[in-house]
Amino acid sequence: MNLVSVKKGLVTKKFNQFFYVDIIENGTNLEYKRFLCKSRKNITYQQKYILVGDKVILSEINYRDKTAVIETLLERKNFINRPAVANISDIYIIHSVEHPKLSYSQLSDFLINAESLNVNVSLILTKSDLIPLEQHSYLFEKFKAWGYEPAILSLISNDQLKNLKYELKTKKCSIFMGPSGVGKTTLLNKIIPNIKRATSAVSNKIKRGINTTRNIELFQLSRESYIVDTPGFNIINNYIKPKDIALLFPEFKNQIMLNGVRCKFRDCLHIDEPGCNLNKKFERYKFYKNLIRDSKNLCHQTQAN
Ligand SMILES: Nc1nc2c(ncn2[C@@H]2O[C@H](COP(=O)(O)OP(=O)(O)OP(=O)(O)O)[C@@H](O)[C@H]2O)c(=O)[nH]1
Ligand SMILES: [Mg+2]
Ligand SMILES: [Zn+2]
Repeated sequence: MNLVSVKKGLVTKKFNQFFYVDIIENGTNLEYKRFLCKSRKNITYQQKYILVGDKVILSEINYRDKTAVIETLLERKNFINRPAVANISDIYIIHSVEHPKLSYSQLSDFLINAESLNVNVSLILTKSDLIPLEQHSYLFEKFKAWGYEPAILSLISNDQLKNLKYELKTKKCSIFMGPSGVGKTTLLNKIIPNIKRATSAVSNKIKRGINTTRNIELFQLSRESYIVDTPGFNIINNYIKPKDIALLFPEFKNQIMLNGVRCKFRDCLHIDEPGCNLNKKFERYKFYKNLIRDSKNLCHQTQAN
């Protein structure tokens, strides 16, 4: 391999046997930096394995045709399965306040799933134009008690997005996740206006989105920052060990990590153990208890098999 012609790249899109890869170069933002690539040898293995968001090494770079070959996959910081994306720095859980209706348990599941990736998690509520103004502060306070300070937005107007856009520019690779029809793509189109991705109205009949976004793609916001729009999907809770669940709830995590609260037993699950010192008076405690129950059941089932 001729090292002079080797460059580092970021996979921004994947389709059939091809990838779009942006060449990463210090300082210069090449206009012609998006290359159509195939991966070297062992194609079927790598094909499945290389994800959008992966960093790769490119060779055989043809600047005229804008093609190259992926030689190697570089180490990942993290990845998620559904949707399959690598090297996420920040997760934005997006939900509408209405149409589709806000489901607290579904939203909580999305947040918990996101927290299990160990990256920064934020909450955005869209369609604020569909509810009366006095409900905004009610919702803000509710989710603040969950440990999040939601941005409550209407994407019908443009004027509330300045801060969010500024914030997104400071993140390397943010991902928008949430159910179908909540406005993920609408938001992305507002943040990066020139990409013009398709959106569609929520079905009045089924009161749900109709999965307009089907592909996973990284969109560039600034030289160093990307955003991933994802198709809306119903969450499938991954198995989480009982002892790991408390740290996915900021309501517990803050007590343990910030305030140093300790229970008598190190393996306390904060249900009804003697010497449990955590404050359980928070709204989502019932969700916590359900998760512990489900996780224990799954644990027993797998042991029985
Ligand atoms: N009233 C109102 N409608 C909105 C708002 N944001 C988005 N919408 C509408 O909601 C519908 C769905 O928006 P999309 O952006 O396609 O939703 P999505 O989350 O990308 O959906 P999928 O791609 O299916 O996952 C569109 O008709 C948007 O115009 C908002 O703040 N207020
Ligand atoms: Mg979409
Ligand atoms: Zn405890």
